[in-house]
Amino acid sequence: MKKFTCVADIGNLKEAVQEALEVKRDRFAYTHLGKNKTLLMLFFNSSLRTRLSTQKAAMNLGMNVMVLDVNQGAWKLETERGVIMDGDKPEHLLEAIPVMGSYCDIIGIRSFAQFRDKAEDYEERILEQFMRYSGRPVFSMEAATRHPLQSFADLITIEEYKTVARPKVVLTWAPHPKALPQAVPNSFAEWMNAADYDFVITHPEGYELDPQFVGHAKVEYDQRKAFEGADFIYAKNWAAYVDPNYGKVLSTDRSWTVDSEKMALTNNAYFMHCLPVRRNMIVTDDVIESERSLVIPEAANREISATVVLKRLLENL
Ligand code: AN0
Ligand code: CP
Repeated sequence: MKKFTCVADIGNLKEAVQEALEVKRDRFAYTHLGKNKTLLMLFFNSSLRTRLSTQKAAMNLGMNVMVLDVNQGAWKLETERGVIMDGDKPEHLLEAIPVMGSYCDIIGIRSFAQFRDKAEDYEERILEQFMRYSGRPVFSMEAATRHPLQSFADLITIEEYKTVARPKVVLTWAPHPKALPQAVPNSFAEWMNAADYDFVITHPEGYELDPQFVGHAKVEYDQRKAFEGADFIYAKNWAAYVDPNYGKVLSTDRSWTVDSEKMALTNNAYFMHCLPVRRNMIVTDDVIESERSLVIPEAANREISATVVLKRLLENL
């Protein structure tokens, strides 16, 4: 594998899940692969799970790891070409990228959508520049439009817990006070469509996602109807995608919060969320604490998805 930014990069999903389950049985089976290889993890945004699970995955593979929080301690980076740099940013990404590439073998990047300009976000300008100018294989630790390490961990989790070949999986919008990116729902939809589950997306009007990610999913505006017979409920908030409201919060309607009364409409579904989650906005305490909540094993599988991805990138160096 040369890069990992979307579902297509992982190839056959059944093989990827098998590899993940094998890695999970013995996560130290490939410690020789990363000897004297260095991973650079770059964070333009905060993280708990991605930071720790990806670093752990690199250590499982015997790699050395460097972590840089770009906005805390490094020079502020200008990202636009052609700008007269007389403002508060002393360094340009176009120098910083090859410099950083010269110190490492693989680069992971977290860079959220900025909601300044839809085209800039959806063209993945930051990620693309790293791929073009770093000279290193690049993987996404959540970029503007996708969070593939999360979606891969979600797929592994569903495969571990499902009891029918083709489960009904429901992605539901839920309320949140701040504008959040579409990366997690976009990516989840992309992977669920590729896995060919019975996949349904439910959200209030105005929260339609980019059709390239919705694909052949069924969109159901009635959340209760969507929940009927579901085997997995995957909750997530996102800000509006559709113009002229791109990046805006249109609703914080708590009638969309996932609660036990709605979970009772499902086929005893498991509850999933990528975390961090705001309790009693996205999901009630009793649902997230219930026996059917998978949020902890789901987060634990982030170490497994990252180990598989780094293993494959190392094998191709
Ligand atoms: C981020 C998001 O919604 O994309 C990261 C989730 C993994 N969440 C927040 O910023 C709260
Ligand atoms: N799920 C996830 O990516 O969490 P962090 O933002 O804490 O890394």
